[in-house]
Amino acid sequence: MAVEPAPAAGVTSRTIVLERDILAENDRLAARNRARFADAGVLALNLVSSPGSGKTTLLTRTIAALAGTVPVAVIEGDQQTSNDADRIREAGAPAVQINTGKGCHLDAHMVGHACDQLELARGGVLFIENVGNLVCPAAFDLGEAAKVAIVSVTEGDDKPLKYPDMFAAARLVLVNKIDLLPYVDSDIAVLTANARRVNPAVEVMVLSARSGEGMDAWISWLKSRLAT
Ligand SMILES: Nc1nc2c(ncn2[C@@H]2O[C@H](COP(=O)(O)OP(=O)(O)O)[C@@H](O)[C@H]2O)c(=O)[nH]1
Ligand SMILES: [Mg+2]
Repeated sequence: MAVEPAPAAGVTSRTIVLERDILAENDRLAARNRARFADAGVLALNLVSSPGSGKTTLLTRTIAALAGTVPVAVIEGDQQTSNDADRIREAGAPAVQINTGKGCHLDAHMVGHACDQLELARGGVLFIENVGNLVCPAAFDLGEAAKVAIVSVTEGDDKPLKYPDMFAAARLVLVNKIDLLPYVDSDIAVLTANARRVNPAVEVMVLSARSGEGMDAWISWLKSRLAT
C-alpha cells in the first residue's frame, strides 16, 4: 500500500506555488532556447535516462558515425566531474560540461548559458545529456525538439510503469545494451509494451552502443530530423 506523508500545516500550498513559478520561468527560457535552435538550424535533443544506461557511450559512437557529415555539439549534465565532456571531446565533438552540484536535472537557464560557449552549426545536432535520473528531468523543458529516453536491458522491464512521466515525455525510447540480453532477464517485447502503455505514440528502437548493433536505425532517425 502506498502511504502519502501527511502535509505539514501551512507548508503544502506555498510549496506548490513555488514549484509552479519555477516551472513557468523555466518554460519562458526554454521557449527562448527553442527559438534560438530554430534560428540556428540546429536539431536539439534532450537525452534522459537513469545513470549508467549508456548515454555517453551512445553519444561517442554517434559522433563517430556522423563524423564528416553532420556537425555535432554536446552539453553534458552531471552533478560532479567533467568525465563525460572529456569523453565527448576525445570522440571529436565540442562539449560543455554543466555540474549541477546538488541539482538533479538540467534547466533551460543552464542550457542557454552553455550554448553561449558552443558553436551551433547550421544543419547540425546539439545533444543535451541530462543528469542521470528518471524523475526530475521529465518536468523541465530545455527547448529541445524531442526527449530521447535511453533504458538498458539491465534496468528491469517495468521501469516505464514505475517512472511514467519520463516515458510519457519521450518521443523516442532507445533500448540499449542488447548485447547483454543472453545474460539478463529482460524481454524486449514486455519493455516495449510497458513504454507504449504510458505513451502509445512513442517510437522504440533497440541497439547496443557497445557492439553497434541497431545503430543504423538510430542514425537514420537522427538524419531524417535534421534541419535542411
Ligand atoms: N555491455 C554494454 N555496456 C554498455 C553499453 N553502453 C554502455 N555500456 C557501459 O555502461 C556503463 C555506463 O555507460 P555510460 O555511457 O557512462 O552511461 P551514462 O551514465 O548513461 O552516460 C559503462 O561501463 C559503459 O561501457 C552497451 O551497449 N553494452
Ligand atoms: Mg554520461
